[in-house]
Amino acid sequence: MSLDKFVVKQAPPTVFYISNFISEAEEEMIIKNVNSVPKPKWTQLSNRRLQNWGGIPHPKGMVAEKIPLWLQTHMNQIGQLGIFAPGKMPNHVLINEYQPAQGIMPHTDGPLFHPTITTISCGSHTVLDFSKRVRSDAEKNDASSTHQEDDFSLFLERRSLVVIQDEVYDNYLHSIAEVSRDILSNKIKNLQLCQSQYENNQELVRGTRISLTIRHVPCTTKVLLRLSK
Ligand SMILES: O=C(O)CCC(=O)C(=O)O
Repeated sequence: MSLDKFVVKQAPPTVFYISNFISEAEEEMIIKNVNSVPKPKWTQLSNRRLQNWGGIPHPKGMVAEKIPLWLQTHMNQIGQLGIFAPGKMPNHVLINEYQPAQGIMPHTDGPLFHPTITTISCGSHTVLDFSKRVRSDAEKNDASSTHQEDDFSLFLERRSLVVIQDEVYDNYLHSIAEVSRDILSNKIKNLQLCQSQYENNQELVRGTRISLTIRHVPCTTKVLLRLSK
């Protein structure tokens, strides 16, 4: 499948946005499965809670843990897009749950998951903000320069898939503001690829959002079960 028609042309290279990547029934199943895991699987943070699937990522590698079929299905769906390093398939999923007014601080995903981040959104939209982190020497000498003209946002509809690579992976921080409603502005660069039509200044109320961030961690080893004789 060629992803050319899903490139967000108004954003720096490279962002792909696919609306309705999963069906309503698949979204419903994901939400049900995420909410059915035993409580200890959740890690509660101050501004959201999360589940880690596939192992604990580490620069030296990851000991692979079994992934349930309901998640593996969507990892395979994404792996088939051919967007990971040659011959690589996704092997790790971070599930974040955000209540309205919860978000995530600006960060990069670092070298471990390079070169591709993919995220499926369920339950609610959100706005993902990007800010450029690499500044030229001239800008570094100018304390007033924050490089804001490079900042942009993406509107992530429920059931969509977003893929981040290249310059946006390497040079941009991403974050989600802790607000309970979003006002659409011209900072949002993917509205033409959205399923629904939105108007400038339109206000949208957030619900509970569950995101599946699906990535590839290199140098994975499988757990070997030693059976005593
Ligand atoms: O929920 C999202 O869409 C972003 C998640 C994220 O950036 C992360 O977990 O590192």
